[in-house]
Parts: sequence; C-alpha cells; structure tokens
Amino acid sequence: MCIIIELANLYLINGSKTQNYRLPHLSLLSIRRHKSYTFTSIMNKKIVTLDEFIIRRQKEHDDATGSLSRLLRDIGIASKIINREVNKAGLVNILGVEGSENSTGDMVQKLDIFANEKIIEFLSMSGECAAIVSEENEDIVKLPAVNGKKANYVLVMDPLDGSSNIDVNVSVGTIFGIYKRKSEFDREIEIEDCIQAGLELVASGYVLYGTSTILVYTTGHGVNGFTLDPSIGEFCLSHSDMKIPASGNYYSVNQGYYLKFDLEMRRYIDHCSDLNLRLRYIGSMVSDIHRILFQGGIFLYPNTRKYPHGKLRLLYECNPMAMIVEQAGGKAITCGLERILAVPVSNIHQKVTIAIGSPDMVDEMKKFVERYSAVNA
Ligand code: AHM
Repeated sequence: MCIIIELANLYLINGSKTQNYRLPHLSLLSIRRHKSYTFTSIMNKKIVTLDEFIIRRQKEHDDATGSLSRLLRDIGIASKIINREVNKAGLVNILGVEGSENSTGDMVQKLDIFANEKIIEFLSMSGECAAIVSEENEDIVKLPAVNGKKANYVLVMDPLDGSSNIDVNVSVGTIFGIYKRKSEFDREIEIEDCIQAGLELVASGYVLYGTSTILVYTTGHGVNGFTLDPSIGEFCLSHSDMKIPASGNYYSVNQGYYLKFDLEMRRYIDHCSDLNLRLRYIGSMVSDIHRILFQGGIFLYPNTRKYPHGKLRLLYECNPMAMIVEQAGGKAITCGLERILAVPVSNIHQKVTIAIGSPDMVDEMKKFVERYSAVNA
C-alpha cells in the first residue's frame, strides 16, 4: 500500500512518453475509485528522474562526451540546495537577520548571495564549467581546472531572480544559460568567451521555487519540466515537450510605469485592457513567464524614463528565457522588434527591453509598435 501511494504521489511516466498522470493526495481508496489508474497501470508506469532523463538524452547523441549532462545534473543538485534555503526563508526571524550570526555561529546571508555562492562553490568542484557570469558578480568568475581537466562550458545565471519577493513568501527563481567557450581549452578563459549572443546557447533553463519547485530546461530539442518530489529529493519528469499556447488571456507588465512608457507601448497595454485580458504581475520574471508558458499570454518589460534600455539583463535573464519560450513555440523580441536571441552582446550586464510569450500576442504587440512608433517619429 505504501508503494502504491508513493508512486501515485509522483508524476507517472508511461515508457518514454510522459502522460500528465498527476495524482495528488491519493489514498488507496481513491486510487481504486479512479478507474483509469488501476494497480497494474500504476505499477507499470516508471518515474523518470532528471538525472535519468539527462542520461537518456545524452545517449541520443553519439558525439556527446557527457560533460554537458554532468553540468546540467550539477545545476539540478545546486538548485535543490537553494530550494532548501528558500523554503526556510520564513524562519529568518528565528534563525537570525542578515548580517547577524545564526544559532550555529554562521553569518546569515541574503538569499541571493547565498544562492550565488552555492552554485559557484558547487560548480568549482565539478570541473565541467570554466567560468560563470552572474548577476551578483561584477566580473566573470573563473573556475579552476579539476584534476587537470580544462572545462568546455560557460554558465550565465541570475541565481535568484525576483529576490525582493523572498521576504514576503512569494515565488522566486534561478535562471541559467550554458555556452561553449569560444577559445581553445589550453587558453585561460576570458570575458570574450562569455560574451555570446543567445543564438549560441547550447542549453538554458530555470528553476521556479513556488508552491512546488520545478526545473524547466532545454538543450534545443524541446522543453521539459521536472517537479521536485521532496519525499525522495528528486526532480521527476512532470511536463514533457512543453508547448506554449498560441495566444492567452494574460498580460504581465508593471502597469505602475504606464505613464513612463512610450506611446506604442501605452496603446498596446490599452488594447490588452480593452480585450479584458487579465493583468498578472508577480515581479519575478521566472514566475510571470512560467504562468505564460502554461496558460498563454505576454510578458513585457519596456524601456522607461528610469530604464531607457529596459531593466532586465540580456545575457543571463532574457536570453535563457527566450530560448525556453522559443523552444516551446513562443516568441521573444525587444520593444525595438529585434529577436532577443540575435541581439549582439557588448557587455556581460547589458540591459534590454523585452516582449515575450505566446507567438500571436507578440506579433500583435509588434503591429502596435510599427504603427505607433511611426506616429511618434
Ligand atoms: P532582481 O534580479 O533584482 O530580482 O530584478 C529582476 C526582476 C524581474 O524578475 C522582474 O520581472 C523585475 O525585476 C521587476 O521589476 P520592477 O519592480 O521594476 O517591475
């Protein structure tokens, strides 16, 4: 009986093709009542963990060395550590405020700094990553060779996006992208190795620490999502080959800046409002885009007077999210109508405007920009 309930509480996989057999809060009785989930059908399903999935995918590529797979797995492990700390964030008053000592004598850190250090520390030991570009570090962080082996990959990341949400128990996320270094292995890694357009990404993903924790990633062959089952400490395949709806009922923008937006953006927002679309803005890009990926919609961060080039960062926020959304069938462009993934990168902390989400909605926004920026000119 325990085995059945344990299995039923996970997302169940039929062979290699995932079915969304989500059976939360099951009792043995409810399994019996649920005609389509008989004992045999449940026992025949197999849970696919993130590690297993990555290995399977690696085997599909004859030339794969396993290095990218190991790096992805390491990111999965690091995100479990961050997840544990994010879940404890509400205990901060008990454990100590930032800058104070906690009960074990350690200094209490801000969670975004903690997440940053954890990922760097973890990847330093793995030997698969040559350098990291992080929102939290002014310069690139060069990682040492492990056992004399020089690494081939560069990680770009926002370790904890939407960190202002932590204190109030609202979802945050980690965003990451992986590039191949441009220079040869025997050369010391330099900043030029990290300055690459989104089109060069070999993988990207995000982890959303929400009501449940989900890791979504792509290597350019579709998008797959893995939900963390805390009872076994594993990310389990829960959403295979994710596709964004062509259109949706949500728009996501900080409408408080409405008067600071250009005319074309104000007209497009008016249009969303006229259509009675639902405005949802969590203030954490990962969370807002995650909703849109599932339910359809558009996320916007245009230029304002305060942020003439937008607020969000191209290399480690917009590019990885753009790769995910495009792989799921969506679109991502700047408010100047350039494809995000094709925007040339000139510095690692470069900002960019963004409109991202369901393809039909991004196309519609584009028409507003074309029409009203002409009026402005
Ligand atoms: P952060 O990295 O400091 O958390 O900032 C990034 C966040 C995004 O997740 C979010 O979309 C945006 O900033 C919200 O900005 P604003 O408060 O200006 O709407």
